Amino acid sequence: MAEGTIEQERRICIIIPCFNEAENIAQLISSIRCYVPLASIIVVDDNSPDGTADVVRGVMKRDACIDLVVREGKGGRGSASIEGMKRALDEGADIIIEMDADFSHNPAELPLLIEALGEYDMVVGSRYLSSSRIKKWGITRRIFSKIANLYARFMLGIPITDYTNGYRAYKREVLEAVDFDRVVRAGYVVLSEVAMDIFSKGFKIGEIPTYFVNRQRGESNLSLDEILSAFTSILDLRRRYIGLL
Ligand SMILES: Nc1nc2c(ncn2[C@@H]2O[C@H](COP(=O)(O)OP(=O)(O)OP(=O)(O)O)[C@@H](O)[C@H]2O)c(=O)[nH]1
Ligand SMILES: [Mg+2]
Repeated sequence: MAEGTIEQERRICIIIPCFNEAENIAQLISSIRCYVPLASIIVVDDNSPDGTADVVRGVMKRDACIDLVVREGKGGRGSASIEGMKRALDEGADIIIEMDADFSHNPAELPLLIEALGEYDMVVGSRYLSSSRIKKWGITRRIFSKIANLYARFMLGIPITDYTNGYRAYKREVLEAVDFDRVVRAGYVVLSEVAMDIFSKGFKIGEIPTYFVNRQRGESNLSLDEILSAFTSILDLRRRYIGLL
């Protein structure tokens, strides 16, 4: 076992939304196994044309703790993650983690996220704390992400610095309380809406610093449309959860 490996008493479930991650997913799962060997893993793939699901089926032959959900078409990261969360709750998970498949979220940080749940109900791996780092992002992406996060904080007031990084851990009770039917499931704003729902119910949300590395392999799924809609969607969230004035 690697240093920092979690010895598991509680049932941990890791959700990985995937679209065209055939080049990453098998390696990611074996890396996760070094740090949380006993976690169950739910891969939610949207019928990726690159055969991601087949790669996962191959891994499942030697690893019984993987569940694969294949949805019909590309439904977005947020809704894939919600699908995984519901399944994790059905499977009796005590701790639910979501992470990307492209190695932007370092599996070595999993034990730290889990440990922080000792203090918080939900923990975000943040790229914007003083000891956080971001590697291989161009200046435009850095500026956009920073502005998007400052704007979300100003509009929604959740005490976190990173609304848009999908490297998070939740206690079971927190996700049980989320009103998933209320969540509008399109785009990257789903992460903000889930956090808003949790915050509005009085749960304690905290952050740990993360070392975020831009994807090395595979294609980006981020579209300009999604970037632009992030701003209007935050406005809509503010209207629905707080009120505009
Ligand atoms: N199931 C599913 N997963 C998705 C979808 N879109 C993105 N993902 C996954 O969600 C995670 C984050 O998507 P990324 O494409 O890495 O988005 P990003 O990090 O904003 O942008 P890049 O890293 O630059 O590509 C990855 O694991 C993707 O494979 C989708 O429509 N359905
Ligand atoms: Mg990515």
